[in-house]
Amino acid sequence: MNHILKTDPVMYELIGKEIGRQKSHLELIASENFVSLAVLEAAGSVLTNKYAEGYPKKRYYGGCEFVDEVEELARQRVKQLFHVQYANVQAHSGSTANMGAYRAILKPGDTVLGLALDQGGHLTHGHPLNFSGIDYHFHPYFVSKESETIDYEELALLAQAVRPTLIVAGASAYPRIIDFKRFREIADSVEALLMVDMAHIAGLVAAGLHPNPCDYADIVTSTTHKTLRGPRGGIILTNRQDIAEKVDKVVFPGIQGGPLMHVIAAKGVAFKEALEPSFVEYQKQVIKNTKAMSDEFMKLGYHVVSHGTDNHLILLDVLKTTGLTGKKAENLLDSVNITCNKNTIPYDTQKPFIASGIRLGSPAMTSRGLVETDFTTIAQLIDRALKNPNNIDELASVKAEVIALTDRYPLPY
Ligand code: DSN
Repeated sequence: MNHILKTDPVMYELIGKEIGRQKSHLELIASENFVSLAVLEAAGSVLTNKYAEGYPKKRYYGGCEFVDEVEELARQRVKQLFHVQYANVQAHSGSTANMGAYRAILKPGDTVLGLALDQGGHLTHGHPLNFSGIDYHFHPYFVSKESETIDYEELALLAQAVRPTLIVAGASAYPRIIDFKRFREIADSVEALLMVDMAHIAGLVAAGLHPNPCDYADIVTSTTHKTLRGPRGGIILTNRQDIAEKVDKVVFPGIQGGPLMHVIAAKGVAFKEALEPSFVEYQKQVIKNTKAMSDEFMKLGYHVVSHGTDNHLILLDVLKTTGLTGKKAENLLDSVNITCNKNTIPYDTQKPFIASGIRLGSPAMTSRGLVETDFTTIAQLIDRALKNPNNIDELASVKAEVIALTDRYPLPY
């Protein structure tokens, strides 16, 4: 960072503050992670200087011989990782990956089913203010009130009633295994296409700890920066050549111009890391850690949505147990160096900006080396803060313990 220090001390100071924050806080946002130094180096490399509109060997610029190899390597690795035939690694984000996927297989106005946002879905799965809800005719499907897991029976009935062109599976706040085989059967029963947005669980899928949607879906999208622990970005995968050809045209020139070659290189580095046996061990620990946290919260008397977790996150109903809304809980935890986000829980009575719950994930802190006992401690620290919102001494004590815990597992940055 010496160069920034010399040329732009103001920016240097801000980046330094953020490094300090990342080091001294418990990062529990389920969609965040800490990349390796190798991924960071690739993302900060001179590849940012290069324009490469087009695809390997078919570019609109000269001088692409090395970035061609970079992109081809990233594509080969991601195909190996997810056992899939075609991959587009140019999508700048999960949202543009989803836009690319929709445009490749839908016409404007087509009918689509997606999990309701306030029950764990995502903005790009049909929210009325998002392009998805504007361009397509989305119908939400829901989780069961009793089990708080996807109600496949209801989904099947909805599909019969609506006859969608596409069913979208995938979520941003869903703690259980998603049954992609069942989704495929439901899609087939109404001759619909199936798309899976595996952004949250891609790392678990890569490690073989969650069913692989590429075995079932017509098209699969993902981000690369969540459980997958790569740089911020998106990918689109498919086993269908006809869809693959459309995807490439839709991403460039349809949606994007020049690809971010530095990010594609960083994706390639992350895919290589995810192919290592140690990545499987990491993902196993991610799941063990969320289970430890979930078990401790249930012992402490909290309602954990769906009574537990199979993956990297839990949803905690804080309003029921502590009387605090999700918003208040998020702010309170922020004040003791615990970072998470407020989140609606199924059939929430609060507005999304207030919410009754918080979402807690283990991927980032597992990357720092924390294990089950630490996540049990984290649940206890969160409980102490939430149950003592006005006790300054108790909050100070929780914060000191949080900082001691983060000090025990330093970040390499
Ligand atoms: N914003 C992401 C998340 O936090 O889950 C989804 O895009």
